[in-house]
Formats: sequence, structure tokens, C-alpha cells
Amino acid sequence: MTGRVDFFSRERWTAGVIGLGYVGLPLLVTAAARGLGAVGYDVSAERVDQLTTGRSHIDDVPDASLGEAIEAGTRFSSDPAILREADALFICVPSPLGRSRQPDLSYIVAAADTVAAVVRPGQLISLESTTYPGTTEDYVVPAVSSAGLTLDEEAWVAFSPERVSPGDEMKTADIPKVVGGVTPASGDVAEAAYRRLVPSVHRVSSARAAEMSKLLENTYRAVNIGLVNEVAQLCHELGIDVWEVVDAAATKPFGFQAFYPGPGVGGHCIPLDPQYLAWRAREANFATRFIDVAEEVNNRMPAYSADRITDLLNQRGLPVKGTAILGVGIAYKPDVADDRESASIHVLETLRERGADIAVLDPLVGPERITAHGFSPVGVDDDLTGFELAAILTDHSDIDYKRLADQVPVVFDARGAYRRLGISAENVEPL
Ligand code: SAJ
Repeated sequence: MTGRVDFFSRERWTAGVIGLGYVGLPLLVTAAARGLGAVGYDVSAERVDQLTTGRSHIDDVPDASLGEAIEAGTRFSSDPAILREADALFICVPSPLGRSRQPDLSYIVAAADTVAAVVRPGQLISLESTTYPGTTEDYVVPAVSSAGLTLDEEAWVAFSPERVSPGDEMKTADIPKVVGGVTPASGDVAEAAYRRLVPSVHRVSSARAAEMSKLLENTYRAVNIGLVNEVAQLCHELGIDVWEVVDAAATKPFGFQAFYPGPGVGGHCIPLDPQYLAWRAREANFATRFIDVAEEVNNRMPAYSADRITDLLNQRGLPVKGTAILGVGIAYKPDVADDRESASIHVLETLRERGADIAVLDPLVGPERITAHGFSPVGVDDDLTGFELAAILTDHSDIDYKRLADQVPVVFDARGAYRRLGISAENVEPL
């Protein structure tokens, strides 16, 4: 089918998204907002019902935006047949790690099987899920050919890494997208399609280059966070304030990007994505030492934080056992409600194993999730004078840090919140 580039460049085509989570739903809503047709498929009938009635489960997609997309004709279904209405399919499914921290491609495989069942002539298929180089060729291309379609004549296949940053101001519509096709012809068609969705497309020569670029982006973060976590431990040994040091280094207007120490690295990107690269490297008998060392340092930070807290209690003649400790913030990063893979929880679990009585203040995560983790929830206005120590583990904006320091004898600030907010308090000990 010739002229597919023209079609995606000019016509009002329909986007079909497979997986309506924190990546897929914003992409679908963006397509509708850009005047394209939009159909969404998810395996969860419950999620589909919720979306169909205008209720968004994604913080970055307000109900109002979802409502506008529905008004514009966006439809959702848990029957993959709806995807036949689309001209471009975007696979936005999870790519987690398995039990031994190897890539778990089960969601991508299931999505590829769905594509094989519904794909029709004329469709572009773009994989957006973070994965190791070669995945698009190994799983998506066979899905197209198993349906009897000829690549670059009846169907086109590409990779474009998702760049959603949960809780960030920039939305899907504003973030440049890297795009690479499994062939140059597929790349041309994918580039044309993405130029209708986002303001800036950066074309690369292959799907593998696009897959690798995303892993570099997040491995860069993991390694630099690991570096600053190691420097933080050294600074503590040398009696130097690491927060002051980072702020000083950050005054250099070139050649330095500030990363900040913390109680560990959480979320579903940074702890996981480098492991996809490390796994693929091992398959090629290549050692990824930076990734391995960064993971070792970052994974040690929860225990290191618990040890620092233990030392602070010890200095006051208090054992951990039986002491009331308040954990402040258990989301994996500030100003999000997501507590998956949260290092803050690992810190508190370690202290609980040492016998501490743990309560948690996190107005975003909320009491249900706090209780589900086995901690006692504390409200933002509750009296805090019963706690011997408060640990700032995730520094949400809407916490009253001054009140914390006024009411709790010792505050362990693992996020440098007091320095950043300019709140001076004698009883605050930074990581
Ligand atoms: N963290 C630190 N120190 C830092 C930065 C982060 O300890 O200097 C910790 C955070 O507390 C968190 C973890 O690392 O526990 C990950 O934080 P993150 O800021 O990288 O946020 P994520 O996990 O939401 O990463 C996503 C990524 N987006 C995609 O993969 C599409 C990442 O590439 C973005 O750079 C990041 O959002 C972002 O900047 O918001």
C-alpha cells in the first residue's frame, strides 16, 4: 500500500492504544485532543468500564480531559476487535522484571498476540514499552507476518520509547519522541504518524537504536543517583553536608546535572530499566559494571538510612525496639501517590523488623495503602508529639515540615527538604 507516509501525514486517521495505563491513556487522550480518531483496548473490563463512564484512574489525565476525549468520539473496549478500527496501534503495556530480575516480556508477548489476531492491511504498529534492543524485531514483526501481512507493504513496525514522567508538569503532548522503524520504510511511516501526536520527533535509524536510547536515558539516572548516594555516605563519614556540596556543584552552568541522595530508588522505571540493559548485555557476554555497582549502592540505601536512624536514636539513649517512629512520605517520589517499588517502604520495614512502632504520614498515598503495608496512618493535623523520631523519606510538597520539627524531638531528613525549603531547625539531621 503506497503513500502510507502521506496518509499518516495528512489524513484524519485513528490511533488505537493497547494498554490504558499511565502511558497509554495519556497517549490516547493526546490523539483525541489532536483531532485524530482514538480507540483504546485494555484486558481489564473493569478499567474499560471506568474509562467509558469518564472516570480516569491516571492522575495525569483528569476526568475533564478524559471527558473531552469521549466527547470527541474516543471509545474503549476490552474486546481487541476494536483495534481493527485503528490505522496505527500503539503498544503501551508494562515491561517489569521477573523474580530473578530478568526481563518479563509476558505483557509484550500478550500484546503481540493481540496484534497478530487483529492486525489488518494498512496498519502501523509501534511498541512504546521500555525494553532491550531487538524486542520489536523479535516479537512485533513476527506478529505481523504470522497474520500473513507483508512488512512495509501492508503493515509497518517501529519502536518509540514512552517518555511519560508521572507527576511532571510536561504532558505527553509536549515531550519530544524518539522514533525508529524496524526498516527505513517503517521508520518513515512511524515518523509521519508521531509528528501528528507530538511537537517534536527525533528519528533514529532503527528500532534497536530507539530501544537503546531509552535504556541509556534511565541507566544514566540510576548510575548518577548511585554516584551521589555513594558521595553522600562518604560526606557523612567526613563530616561534610552533601546537600551543600551538590548545591555548590550545581552552580556550574555546564557539564553537571544535579542528582540528590535519598533513601533509595523506587518507581517502575529507574530500578528496572537498567536491568533490561544488563540482561541483554549478559546475553552478549558483556559486563555492565556501572549498572551493577549503581544497583548495589542504590539498593543499599534503605538499610543505610535505617542505620542512620538507629544511630540517631542511640545518641538519645533510645533503642529502636519499641520506639515510635513516624515515616513521612512512602510514595516512590515526591508529589505522586504511587508507592510501587518505594524505597521509603523498605526503610520502614527494616525499622519494623528491628522492633520499632511505625506510623506513616503520607496524604497522597492515603490511609488504605498505608494500612495495607502494615503501618498506622497519621493525618496531616494529628498530634505528633508521641513520636521520638520522624523520618522524611519522600518529601511531598504539601507536608508541614516546620510543624514536624516543632513537635518531634528528632527529624531524619533523607531528602534535604529542610535545606531546600530554608527551614532551619536544630533537631533536623540530614542524610
Ligand atoms: N531519585 C533520587 N535522586 C534523584 C532523582 C531521583 O533518589 O536525584 C529517586 C526518586 O526518589 C525515585 C527514583 O529515584 O525513587 C526515580 O525517580 P525519577 O525522578 O527518575 O522518576 P521516575 O521513576 O518517575 O522516572 C521517570 C522516567 N521517565 C520515563 O522513564 C519515561 C525518567 O526517565 C524521568 O527522567 C523521570 O520520570 C523524571 O524526570 O520525572
